[in-house]
Amino acid sequence: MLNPKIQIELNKQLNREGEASQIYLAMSSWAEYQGFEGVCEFLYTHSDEERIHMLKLVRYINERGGQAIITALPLPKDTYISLKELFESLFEHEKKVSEEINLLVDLTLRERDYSTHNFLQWYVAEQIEEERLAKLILDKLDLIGEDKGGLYLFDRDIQNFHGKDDTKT
Ligand code: OFO
Repeated sequence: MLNPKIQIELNKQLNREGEASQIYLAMSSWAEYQGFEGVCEFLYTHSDEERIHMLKLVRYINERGGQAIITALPLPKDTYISLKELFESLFEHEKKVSEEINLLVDLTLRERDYSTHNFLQWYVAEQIEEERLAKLILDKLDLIGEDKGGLYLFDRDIQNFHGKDDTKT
């Protein structure tokens, strides 16, 4: 049986993953509207991955005898002034999610829930990868600045920056 405190926190986390999926979907739509086809595909994929992260939590909670609760999500931002602003916002969001995961891991140790502790290690590794990727993208955008040719190449090549796809494991 799942520890009730852990269940509450895992439920919050699954809804944060759902929120990330919505935010990235809204970003993706903005990018498509702006004509950034590569960025748009990258973000659609990222949004799908966040949904998979949410589903992993739903399944885990229910498999452990708890109940996963799906809540309403906040309205995502739908306009950005630049790709830089968009990816800064994505990076900040990932950092926030990493902090939440760390707090959850900490709670599992205090509550001696070693199964959930083990389960969460996948999320710890995933967050390292996602933060690394967001930082890499931001560094590239810094180098490009306002250069239109650079942004064109960035949009063309962004699919190749994508990290390993291990969301299905
Ligand atoms: Fe779920 O990996 Fe980002 O947030």
